[in-house]
Amino acid sequence: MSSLLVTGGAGFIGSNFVRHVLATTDHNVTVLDAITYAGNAASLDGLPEDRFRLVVGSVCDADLVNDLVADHDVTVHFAAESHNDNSLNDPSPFIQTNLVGTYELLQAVRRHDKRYHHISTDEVYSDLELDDPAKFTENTPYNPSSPYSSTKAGSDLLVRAWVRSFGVQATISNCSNNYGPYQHVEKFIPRQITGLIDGVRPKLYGAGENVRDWIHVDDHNSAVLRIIDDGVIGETYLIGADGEMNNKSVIELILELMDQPTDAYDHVNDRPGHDMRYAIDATRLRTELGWTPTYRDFRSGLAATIDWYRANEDWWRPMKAATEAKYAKTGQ
Ligand code: NAD
Ligand code: TDX
Repeated sequence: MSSLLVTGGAGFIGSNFVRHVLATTDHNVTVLDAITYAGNAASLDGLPEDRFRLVVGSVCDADLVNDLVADHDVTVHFAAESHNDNSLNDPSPFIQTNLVGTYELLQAVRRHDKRYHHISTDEVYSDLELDDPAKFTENTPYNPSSPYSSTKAGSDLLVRAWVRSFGVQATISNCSNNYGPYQHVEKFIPRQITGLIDGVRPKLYGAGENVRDWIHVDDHNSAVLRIIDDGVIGETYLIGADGEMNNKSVIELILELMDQPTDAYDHVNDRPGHDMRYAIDATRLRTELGWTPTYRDFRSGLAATIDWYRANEDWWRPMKAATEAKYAKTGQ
């Protein structure tokens, strides 16, 4: 049995990770989360009190981070400002949380010689052309496009430097776009599902040809756990499940699954600098660590996600109006 410190555990992927760990291992978990606009303690309701604790605080708080890291065997760092559109409107919290927060964690794991796993994104690699047969691999050069992805790239590079210079016991994973329960309604899929529940037509940025490589959040998290258990210190693993689909097709599928005409959506202002295509080659994770995804059918995973948002209106309703008010300012 180990004790895990999970930063950002009240967010989308982190809260699903905590549930996954508590359900599939005998580890104890402490979540460190600042409960920003994106964090929600309700996402952690009902977890066993003898194995789980929530500490409300920031990864930028050096003393708090130091004490919590010292008390746990492994730190898994999910906490981040995570939304590209927000980073275009105000990059400042991205610099603080994604760069300074990662620095504080690295200093603490270095001081206490603890195992660290860093959660990152495929967006650090920039984007691919639609007709390019290539996918991202662990050797693709970094070339991020947005304030969000550049701060994630910077945080990855800090980890690599702390491994090489100070011998920190770290691994990194870069995953593609996640979907599933507990995702904030600012993100593409939940925004459209919850809009349709309210009778609002989906909103597609630009022409909607942009491709994302969708993976169910549980598959991301099973891969993270595998890397924590079996990953080679200092190495990077790409996580993806061959789920490429363009945004227009995703909206049409949501409309179909919600019994609406598949052309009942609107085109809105495009995202500045909008990355065209992400695609992950997860060969290394599959061959070296024997990981395989469980959710192989996007359609049924999406249908289950729609059911979850229909059944959990109490969870998402409080954040919906403020999120749409933000989008209204940029015509999105
Ligand atoms: P999210 O926005 O849903 O959750 C982020 C969490 O971090 C929230 O609970 C928030 O309160 C917390 N947080 C923010 N600033 C903090 C701070 N200073 N101190 C402590 N907690 C803080 O994000 P998510 O989608 O769950 O993403 C989690 C991680 O996974 C991020 O590192 C993100 O870059 C990465 N990632 C996300 C995706 C995706 O598709 N969502 C894909 C690949 C990688
Ligand atoms: O209303 C919308 N309409 C639309 O067409 C929204 C909110 C988005 N989009 C487009 C933009 C993207 O091409 O949908 C695609 C997905 O958008 P997001 O959900 O904002 O995700 P993305 O920008 O791809 O980044 C996500 O995946 C990688 C996460 O937010 C990141 O944290 C992760 O690193």
